[in-house]
Amino acid sequence: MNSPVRAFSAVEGDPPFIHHGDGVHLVDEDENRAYDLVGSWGPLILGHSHPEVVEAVTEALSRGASFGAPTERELRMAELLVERVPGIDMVRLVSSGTEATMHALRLARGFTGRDVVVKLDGCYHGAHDTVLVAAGSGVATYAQPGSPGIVAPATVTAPFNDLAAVEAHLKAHDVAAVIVEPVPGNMGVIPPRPGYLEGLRHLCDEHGACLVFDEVMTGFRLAAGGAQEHFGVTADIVCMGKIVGGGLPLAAFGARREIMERLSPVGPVYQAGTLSGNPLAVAAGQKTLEILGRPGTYERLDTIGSGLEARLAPHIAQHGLSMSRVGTMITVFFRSRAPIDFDEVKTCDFEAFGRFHRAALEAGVYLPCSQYEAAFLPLALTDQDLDAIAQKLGAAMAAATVS
Ligand code: HOZ
Repeated sequence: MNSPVRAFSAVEGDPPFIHHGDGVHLVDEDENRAYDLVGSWGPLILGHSHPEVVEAVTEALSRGASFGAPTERELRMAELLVERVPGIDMVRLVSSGTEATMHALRLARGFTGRDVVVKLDGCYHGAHDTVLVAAGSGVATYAQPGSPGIVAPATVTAPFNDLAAVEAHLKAHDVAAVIVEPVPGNMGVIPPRPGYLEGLRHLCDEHGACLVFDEVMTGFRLAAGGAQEHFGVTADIVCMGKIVGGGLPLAAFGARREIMERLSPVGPVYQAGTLSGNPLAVAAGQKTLEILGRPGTYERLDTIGSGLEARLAPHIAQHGLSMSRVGTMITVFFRSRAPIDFDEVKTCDFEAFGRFHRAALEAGVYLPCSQYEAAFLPLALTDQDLDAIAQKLGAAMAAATVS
């Protein structure tokens, strides 16, 4: 395993080893074919091997794999991101979501001159020390983050969807940043309560802290301008990943000019990376964003999300389960009422979830292998695909809940 979430530890069984992807399907080394609702944990909104993305990456590779020097292509990508993502004047390209959030928080500390970060329970912002606290995703399964104790006081945590807890931290500490997944997908999908994101914006303004949106999952998925556009709330620093690289290793963080100019080489906050802005990754990301920018894309994505939700609803009701969906992010919870925070997710029936996961895979639907994850639906799903997936998942729910 090169990343622990892939190990099937939360559901038992052995993960399939993947031979290739084909549109909305994965094919494993034993020639089993399944609908892929993981999509490489989010990047593959266009499905596997989209011909235009393949062509763009092939053309870029023919000119050279990496230069460690600026390219025209990176400037065009930066312009595209600044145009599409609300509230950012400048952007820095990096190689992973972990890097994006790590450097965004360093930038927030450099900009405010403060140390403390407020993190919400169950949100996951990659594998670096400041945020490996009360984290979702694989951390919730393995629970041994290995962070040095010396960094612990720099992070304080609060339950998601609880503004009063965040306000208490802002009053008690000199807070540099409040970091949040605007729609957490790393404890399953948890929609923010109405007014929650607006409330975080207001509290950060009141206390001089940076609001950092981790849009690694939601960016370019919930809307062209991500969760900021979807909810009409603008952050101070925005982290992007996954879709922004079209399946290749690319991520980014951006902010308004006065914040970004604190970053080296203009300012004193250091950030660097040999493969940052890699030409192949930028080519894949540019082409993916160009395709997503075509008319009707986000309407179709919403129809796909609501279409699957409607088809699953009778099965959910029949088996006493719950489900949360925002756009094309969806989680079936083995709990009768959809959770609103990490503590509630922890009360799900994890053994039943494991049975559901195994039965779904057996029936030909590849789902994220943990209750603490979101499924991601690709743009290429047809209505016939949605019918088939709902039928297979309904049968898997029946197999999982039989006593
Ligand atoms: N961020 C993803 C899990 N929620 C997948 C990345 C990984 O940990 O491998």
